[in-house]
Amino acid sequence: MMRRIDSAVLHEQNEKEFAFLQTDFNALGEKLSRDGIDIEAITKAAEAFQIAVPSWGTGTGGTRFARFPGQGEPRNIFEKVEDCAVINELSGCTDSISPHFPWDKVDDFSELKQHADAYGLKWVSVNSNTFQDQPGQAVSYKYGSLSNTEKASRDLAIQHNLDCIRYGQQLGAKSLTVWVGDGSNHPGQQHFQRAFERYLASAEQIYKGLPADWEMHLEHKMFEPAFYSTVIQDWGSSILAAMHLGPKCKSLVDLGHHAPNTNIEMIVARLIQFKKLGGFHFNDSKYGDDDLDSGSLQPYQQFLIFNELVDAEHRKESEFNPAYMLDQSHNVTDPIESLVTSAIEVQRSYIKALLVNREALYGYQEANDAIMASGELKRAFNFDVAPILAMARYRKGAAINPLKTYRAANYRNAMAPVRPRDPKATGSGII
Ligand code: AOS
Ligand code: ZN
Ligand code: ZN
Ligand code: ZN
Repeated sequence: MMRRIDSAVLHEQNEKEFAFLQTDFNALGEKLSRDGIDIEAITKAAEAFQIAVPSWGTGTGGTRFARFPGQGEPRNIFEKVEDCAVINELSGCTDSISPHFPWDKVDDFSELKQHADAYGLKWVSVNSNTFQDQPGQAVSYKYGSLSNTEKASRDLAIQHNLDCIRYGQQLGAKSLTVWVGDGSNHPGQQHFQRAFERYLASAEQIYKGLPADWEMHLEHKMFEPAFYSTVIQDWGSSILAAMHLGPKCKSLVDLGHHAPNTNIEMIVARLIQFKKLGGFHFNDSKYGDDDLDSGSLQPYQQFLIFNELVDAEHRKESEFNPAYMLDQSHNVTDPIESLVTSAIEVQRSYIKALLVNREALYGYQEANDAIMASGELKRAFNFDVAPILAMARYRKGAAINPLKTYRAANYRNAMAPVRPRDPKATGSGII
């Protein structure tokens, strides 16, 4: 398999760290064994954990005010794949890419697939884009896409989603993620029911085009770009639409798309119960869709979400197979560093949730023993599982210390002359 990070550099860094890691791992193993937990089983689960990188996350994000791109950033989907390879080589837990069309411009899908195959990367959920007009587009999405009052705009949006399925099929993906910016900015501007009816009628056309083994994931978002109302504003509208469309349609939860303080873990539990949890866009936020690095602000909330996911796994819940993806905007960091860190933070939440003694927790719940129940969650959350995550990376040939290794490899500087920026570019391109 092809590699982007020099194996010698990675090996040298790992050698420096390994003795200390082994000591810490043994100490943690000893501690966990007192609770009846086998560190080897947990480490195997860490090795198996995977989360997808969004192709658009590999470039510097930005806001509607400005974007400050760094040097050596990927200029196209082929270069984005290369950076995804770096992220996976360092983290050992990101072996797939979630593409976004038409941001990812592709002439030859088999060439793109081969390029990713060479790095051992797979393609997962395809994201469509009907929230902005493309150059030369015959009709506009200014007043919405799937719910637009104009049939021609709706038809264009439907066709784009069907095209996305086709692109995804060529790459080996198995799901389509639909997020629309449709909504309104003024009270009275939009008839709520009619807009939702139009959305559903359009979505039916897309659903009909799904291959037998595909799923369609509807991503809700409370606001932005519409600031008064949004057609799929919350998990209520999303699950209603998913139930209306059929079993292959599920909801996708982007952590940043709720009002502050929303009990997201409970939404997750409800979606699991009704077989409607399609997947996640992980990120963190303080105000709303801030798309900050995962776990950077509310690691306990992220842990509580994984507590629900691990509980479903434990109960062997049927039709439970959510897709994990990151969806973040990196404005001031090197996107590779943020994505590696975030993937590991999500993995950390999963591993901590595995440390919860489920049967003990059920007992506390049945006995209404609130303090012991919450204490059981806190006990798991308070473990420092870093040695497990690092050992999982080491055993998979990834980096014990990903950021140190990345910086020692000098990857970004090496990319600067290889990927010169178009001096005429104004900062758009990767959003
Ligand atoms: C928009 O807020 C959503 O999070 C979507 O997932 C979107 O397609 C993605 O963030 C790219 O902008
Ligand atoms: Zn998202
Ligand atoms: Zn987001
Ligand atoms: Zn978002």
